[in-house]
Amino acid sequence: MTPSLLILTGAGISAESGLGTFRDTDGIWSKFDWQKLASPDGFADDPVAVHAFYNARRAGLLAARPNAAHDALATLEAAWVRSGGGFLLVTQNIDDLHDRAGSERLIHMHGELLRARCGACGDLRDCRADLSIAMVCSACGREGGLRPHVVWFGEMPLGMEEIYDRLSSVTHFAAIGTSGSVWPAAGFAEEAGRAGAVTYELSMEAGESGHNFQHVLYGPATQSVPNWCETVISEAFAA
Ligand code: BV8
Repeated sequence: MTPSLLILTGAGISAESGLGTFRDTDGIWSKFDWQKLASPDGFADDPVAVHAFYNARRAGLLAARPNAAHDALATLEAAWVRSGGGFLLVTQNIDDLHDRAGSERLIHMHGELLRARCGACGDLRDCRADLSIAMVCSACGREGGLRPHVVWFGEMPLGMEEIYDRLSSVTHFAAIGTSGSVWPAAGFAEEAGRAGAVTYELSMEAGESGHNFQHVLYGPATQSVPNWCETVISEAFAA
């Protein structure tokens, strides 16, 4: 069977690039209330506070750079595809560090911080500057409807049809830098296991998804991911 790899990444892969994680000690959700700042109701109640929250994170992202883990996954993708395998990287992260590292077969299932969407007409565009309620959508002319192109709690994640289609036939699955606490992403390992895939967890400690990963590698992603990339491709294509 042709080796087909699906990798799910979370905030932990960007931690060593200086971007915050959510549920670690001092994590983002320990300082900010996700119900007020990462939900449609929160945006409806106080769009100024939500824009300030994402404007600050966007500025931090523009000052950050991909790290060795992002680079290793982009190199792995090219080698895996060159060997004739199937490859998909699904990230829960809204940063663009995988994109900047050169990953191409990539789905941002929770959206992208560097894009804005008009709540009125759905127009999508790149956004590297602050958003505010005073801004007017250049597509429909409405004021105040622009929001970060981010999937908030209670909203449907993106690319789910393609993700589940791939999960049904993967031979290898890795969860990297994620606590496995947010659904439906937290259920992907189980889906891959049902397809008979070899499953890997690369993090600082065991996640909450409850899946029994066949292989676990705990430690900083900039060390564990490059090492894992070296071995997984030789294992997959040697068999
Ligand atoms: C939806 C964007 C349905 C915003 C985020 C069951 C099924 C389906 C849904 C649910 C369900 N049960 C509950 C729900 C609802 C909810 C949910 O899961 N709630 C949880 C809290 C229980 N899910 C949803 O609302 C989802 N939507 O289900 O819609 C639907 C159906 C029909 C019609 C309409 C809708 C949407 C969820 C998406 C929310 N948006 N992000 C933003 O970023 O501001 S989620 C948020 O958590 C983050 O953004 C992140 O993407 C996500 C996961 O967090 P992690 O990435 O894992 O980060 P975390 O800090 O938790 O962990 C970091 C890990 O890294 C740790 O393990 C740590 O050890 C490790 N680490 C740290 N440093 C390093 C490291 N590893 C390696 N090296 C290091 N240096």
